[in-house]
Amino acid sequence: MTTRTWAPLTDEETVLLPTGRDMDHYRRRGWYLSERLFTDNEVDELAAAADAYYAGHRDRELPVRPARLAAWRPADGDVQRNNDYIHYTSDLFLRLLSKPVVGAVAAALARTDTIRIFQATLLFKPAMPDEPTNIVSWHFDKYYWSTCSSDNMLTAFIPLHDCDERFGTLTMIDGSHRWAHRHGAVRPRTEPSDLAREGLLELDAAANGVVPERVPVHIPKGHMTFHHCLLYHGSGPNRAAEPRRSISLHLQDGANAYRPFTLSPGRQEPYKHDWLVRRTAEGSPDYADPDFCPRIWPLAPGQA
Ligand SMILES: O=C(O)CCC(=O)C(=O)O
Ligand SMILES: [Fe+2]
Repeated sequence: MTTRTWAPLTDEETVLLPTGRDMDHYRRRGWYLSERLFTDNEVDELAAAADAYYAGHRDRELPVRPARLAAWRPADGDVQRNNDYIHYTSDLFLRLLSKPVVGAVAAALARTDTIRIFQATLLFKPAMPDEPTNIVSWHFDKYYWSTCSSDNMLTAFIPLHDCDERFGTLTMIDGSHRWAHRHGAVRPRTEPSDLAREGLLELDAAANGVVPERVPVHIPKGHMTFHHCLLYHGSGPNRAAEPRRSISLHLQDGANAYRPFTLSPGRQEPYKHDWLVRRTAEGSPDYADPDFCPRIWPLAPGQA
């Protein structure tokens, strides 16, 4: 690791960085609950940007529609909403999600110098306790990123309000990023009773000789969690009176690049970027394309 400078963080922001203990915790457990990285005002701005997004506002549209794009529309009705590439289609999301301290925290946890956005997805779980699509089955994010060379990527989960268990908050399987045996992300469409997904987690845990420890994380407004790309996680129904609103900000370390990946039938697939990003000199998808994968740490030239 080279020497890192935290400029241009303010003194108030520098104290929000993970401590050495926090970094060890992330290394051992695979996740971290941050300090308050966004002010109430900034979270409210994110929520307003979400409202505008759902009302149809876009600053730009994707030039093509990749396969498996998450793109909830009002016609899809009262199911869980997932919308990808909000950092591309909305200037406000891009500006807020590029807040330097967010990238700096990710860089510290991943012990890397450079952080780029990989994907930003807007999420919404309607306030319907029995809605099956609200359940996010146990999975680890890297499973969906087979064309990424890095095993050091991570995700910031950013609720747009105080988010506790009633809302179906993110639940981490402590230490599972270090499990050697993993059958992958099996996402059964389960009933809310959720037996299938629990069984799959138990099977994987047993294969690794551990009893899974589920940690539902109460994330206060303005805070966020960061989880390692190999960590199992998921979330349950929304039993609160309000929708659960959040953003998954998937992040890549500077070393990440496209790697060719041979499909095993019906399972791993190309990533959405492969339809969108510019090509490298070798002709591969460029996961450092500043339009789709902007660098957020250190700041891009001219941004300071
Ligand atoms: O919406 C959820 O609860 C899960 C989000 C998730 O899987 C992620 O942020 O990687
Ligand atoms: Fe995930």
